[in-house]
This record gives sequence, structure tokens and C-alpha cells, in this order.
Amino acid sequence: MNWKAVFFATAFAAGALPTVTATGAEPIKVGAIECLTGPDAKYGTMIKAGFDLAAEEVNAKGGVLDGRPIALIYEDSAAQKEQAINAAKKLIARDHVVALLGPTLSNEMFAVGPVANERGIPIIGTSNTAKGITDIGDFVFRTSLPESDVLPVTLKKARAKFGIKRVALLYSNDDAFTKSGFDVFKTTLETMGIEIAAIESFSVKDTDFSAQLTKVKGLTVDALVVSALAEAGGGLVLQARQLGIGTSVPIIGGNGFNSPKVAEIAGDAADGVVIGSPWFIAKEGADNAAFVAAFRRKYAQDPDQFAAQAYDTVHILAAAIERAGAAESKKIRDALTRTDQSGLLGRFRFGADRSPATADGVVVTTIKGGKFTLLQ
Ligand code: 1QQ
Repeated sequence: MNWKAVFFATAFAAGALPTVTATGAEPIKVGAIECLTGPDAKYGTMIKAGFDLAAEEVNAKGGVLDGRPIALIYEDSAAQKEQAINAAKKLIARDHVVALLGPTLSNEMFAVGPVANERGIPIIGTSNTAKGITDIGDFVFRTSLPESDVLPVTLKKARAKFGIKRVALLYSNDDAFTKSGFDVFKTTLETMGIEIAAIESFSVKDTDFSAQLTKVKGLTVDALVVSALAEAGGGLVLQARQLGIGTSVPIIGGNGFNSPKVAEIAGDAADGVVIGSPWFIAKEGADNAAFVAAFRRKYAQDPDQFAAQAYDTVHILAAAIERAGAAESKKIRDALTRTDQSGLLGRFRFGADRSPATADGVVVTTIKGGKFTLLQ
């Protein structure tokens, strides 16, 4: 098979046909493992939308390394660790990808990261915010900010705005990100001298939080602080309001709440939820406006933070491949460490730990009418 046959076979196998430039140069294959089905599919499809838009732009401008297009090959992990591991093995051994993007959840990265790292394939998480992600190894990067960079900013802003003194802390205790977020929330609340009146836990799969919420309601707290993924988080927010925990008690979330899925589930009850993020849709700057417009044109919907981070990451990877001078994984890894470019999230560099070097751009947002706006 010549490269075109291989390329089209893989593209069809993956269920999508990546854009090919007219140059006829051999595509550079990059694997992407995301939650495209299941409860976390909203995250994964937004991430995929961001990747595709950026790859299209890179390819329209002639690709990298003298006209080679980037071909993204997707695998659905469905939030399952085993499925994510098998996806990584398949992408590396069968498709010979030079780099990997994803997976969606920190929980999955702790399973997949070692597979990529052992094989010397750079892997870039665009949405993993748990502690310890890049400790997996030298080939593991992330463009997402760890919870420890974002949650203290969120809590400080929430205290300044709402005068919070006493809270209830609720979290899923069976996911790496939600547990990590819980740890950061707890330590930060303690450091800030905010009283934690109760700690309640649940499973990522739970749909009924009435036992925990009823208990919390009796404690008259100033806010609920919640570390959850969007499906459980949205359900919890809805139920809290239904049980009579009024909007005078703000609900403060972590990265899991940065998805339109929360308002899809909770409807109006999501109004007033408070979330920190490195990006929001009305962020100033021509780049952001162009991105939002292009995204709306292509998908007839608004991007979310996950799409924005994914979009920046493909541009970061494309630039690294160019700097590497060859489609070779080790060289790409080394070139990634020299990243210094501006994107939607501002000026981006990796720190020595291969996580974002700075958290300068963190803003605190709130949901209004299903949309994220700056918390003033
Ligand atoms: C993680 C997260 C999730 C919210 C990603 C979708 O931050 O798993 O680390």
C-alpha cells in the first residue's frame, strides 16, 4: 500500500476523513484518545471539535515540514481505562502515530500515560487537571492547568464576592481528578480559614444526591464546594436547588463544571454556579474572536474551554513538529519542551515539569442562562 491507501484506510477505520492538502505530501499521523461516547462525551466531542478546527487551519496553511498535513486519528475511550490503554497501543503499534493527544480524563491519563511514555511517544493531555499527571514521565505533557493553579483563585474570588465563611464540601471519591480537586479545595479552604461544616462523597456514577444534600441543608452553609465531573455535578446542582438550597448559597465547582453539559442537565438551576478557568468565550483579543467565529461557522454552536484548550494544543504540537525538523517522536518531545507561542490561552510555555509554566490567565466565571460569563 502506498501512503495514500494507508492514510485513507486509517481515516475510514477511525470513522472520519481528515482533510488532505493538495500538496500530496505524506501525512503526519497523530493519535487522539477521547471520550466520544458515554457520560463524558460532551468533553470529548468539544475537544475533538477544537482539534479538528486547528488541524484544518494548519493543513490549509500548508501543514508542517514542507507541506505535510497533520492527520488526526481518533479512538474513543468512553472514559474506560482499559479501552483507553488499548486505544493507545493500537495507535502506536498499528497506526504508527508520532504523538498522542488526550486522553480526556486524568483517570485515563494515569493508565495511558505510562503506555506512551514507555514507548517513547509524546502524549499531551489537554484537559487533565489532577495532581501528578506529568510525573508519569518525560514524554507526558499537559496544556491544561492543574486544579492547584485554578481552585485557589476561584475560592478567593468567591469569598471576596459572597463573603463565604462556612461551606460544605462534596466530591466523587472514585475518580482521579475529582479526588485531586477535593484535596486542593480542602487544603485551600483550610488555609483561607473557611470552615468546612461537612464533607460528603458520592460516586461519579451516582444520580441521587438527596442523602448528602439533605444533611448539608440542615447545616446552613454559605456555599457548596463541589469536585465532580459534569454529569454528576449537573445532577447535584439540580437536586440541591430542588431540595430548597436556594441561590443565595452559591455552588463552586472545579474543571469538571467547565462544560455546557452542566446547564444542559441542571437548566436554570445551573445559574450562579462559580467556576475558575484559563479561558472564557468573551476573552479579549483578535485571536479569540476569530476562533469563536470559526468554531461557530463550522459547528453551529459555541466552543467551551475544552475546545479552546484543544485548539491551542494542536497549534502547539504543529509548531513543535516544525521545530523538530522531522516527524520523529523523540525529537518532537524535545521540541515541545521549547514551546513559546501565543494562543487563545495567552502566551504558552511548558514549565520544567511539562505542565503550563504560568497560570496568569485564570479567570472566574459564572453560569447565566446556560452561558459562562465573567464573575464581576
Ligand atoms: C480531569 C478533568 C476533567 C474535568 C476533564 C474532562 O479535569 O479529568 O482532569
